Amino acid sequence: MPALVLLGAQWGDEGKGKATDLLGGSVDYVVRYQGGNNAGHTVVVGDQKYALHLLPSGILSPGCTPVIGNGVVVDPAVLLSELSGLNERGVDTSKLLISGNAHLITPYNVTLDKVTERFLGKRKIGTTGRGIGPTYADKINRVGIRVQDLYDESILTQKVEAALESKNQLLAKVFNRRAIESGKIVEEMLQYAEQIRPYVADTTLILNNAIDEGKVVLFEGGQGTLLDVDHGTYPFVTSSNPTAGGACTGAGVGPTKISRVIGILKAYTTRVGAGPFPTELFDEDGEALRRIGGERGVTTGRDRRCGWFDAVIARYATRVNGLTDFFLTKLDVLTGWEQIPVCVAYEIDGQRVEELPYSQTDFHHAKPVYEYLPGWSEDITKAKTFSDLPKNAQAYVKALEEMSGAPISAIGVGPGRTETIEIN
Ligand code: 2SA
Ligand code: GDP
Ligand code: MG
Repeated sequence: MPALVLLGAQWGDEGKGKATDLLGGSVDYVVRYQGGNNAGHTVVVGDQKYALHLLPSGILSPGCTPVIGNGVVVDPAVLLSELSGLNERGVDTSKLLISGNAHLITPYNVTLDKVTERFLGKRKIGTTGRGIGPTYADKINRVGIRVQDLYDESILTQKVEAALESKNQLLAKVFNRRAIESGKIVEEMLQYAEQIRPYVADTTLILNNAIDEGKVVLFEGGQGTLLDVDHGTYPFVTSSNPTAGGACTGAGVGPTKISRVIGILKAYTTRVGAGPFPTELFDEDGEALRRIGGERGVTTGRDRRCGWFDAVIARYATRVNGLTDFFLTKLDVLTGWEQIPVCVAYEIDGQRVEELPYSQTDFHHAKPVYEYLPGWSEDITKAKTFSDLPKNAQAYVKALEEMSGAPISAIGVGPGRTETIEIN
């Protein structure tokens, strides 16, 4: 099992941080391949809770080398403060590697993210306001600033000046804001250069060599399949590819090297930010899922929208990621419901539809078709094996597995490392 991908099968926050941490002991490298500090991955180790935003969850496993790949966007100030926060708590971060090709989130991109959202008003995406979209836009427009640019002041200055030319016009004409001075930006970015230098490396070469030597490399996705810029609910998506293919481009590793793709799947559904969500609940069940599941954004503190499990989405995630298996998380949150609705298909304009529609209009009109599965009331947080689960919980897991198109190889019954049932 030299290389595997672990990613979100829904709209993010499925519990990827915990799952990565769980595998951390048997993995040599954990690699972030997309996104940036918009992610919020929670890891609970004993009585300690860590919220990671930019750093790979593997940073908490002593034997593991954490890697920030070329596909990630890096806010240097956030990087350094996250590192020092972990160091203060006794976590060794010295092994971290950062691709010199990763793009930097600059202060003007954070500004643009925020003013654009404000400008969009009701039509806003509900971004995290961390500058993610504008930074990826600069990358595609070929006016981005990369980590390696920090080590050539002349190139950095030229690039910042070029990037600000059109942005300052936009800021003045559309957003009625003052121009941003390139000199100040360069000065700020250069302040970070020496502190970041020890981590900068040719991560593509290191990772490919590691795989060839039989080391285990885990690619950790941020956000989730339905937030993918190509395969998600566009335009209500993030600006990168959390799906499995993103691991190849975002780390420089070929698809032939990857042998396992794990989808992290919550036993119900949540979403932060705007966009369609067929099984969303606006009643006390939704409120109960939010309360019991602690469904609040790890980065922005926003309440997450909550709804029942959607098997159409799970099947779609299996398809677009080529999933080999699922980790089902937060099953414990469903304890106490007499019956649990599960969306098995959609009704769109009077027609039953089994697969996720590619048409945005159809998806906006999709109404969930529910099957009702019997619930359980017993506490399941101490369950260690599948047979420890109440019969109805077992049947719920089996039904989800059947509907979702890939086997479930682990079940989360609580936030802690040990609150997991592994199925062989
Ligand atoms: P952005 O900032 O450009 O990536 O926002 C675009 C959309 O992507 C969503 N998004 C997320 N959805 C779930 N979890 C994310 N991470 C944080 C968490 C979110 C938080 O773990 O809780 O704290 O609010 C995440 N990051 C981006 C975002 O809501 C937009 O819909
Ligand atoms: P990520 O972005 O996918 O890493 O997920 P988040 O950390 O944003 O949100 C998942 C939340 O669920 C965190 O608070 C985790 O500690 C918690 N969690 C993960 N797995 C389980 C589980 O099986 N049961 C419960 N109750 N909580 C879980
Ligand atoms: Mg999260």
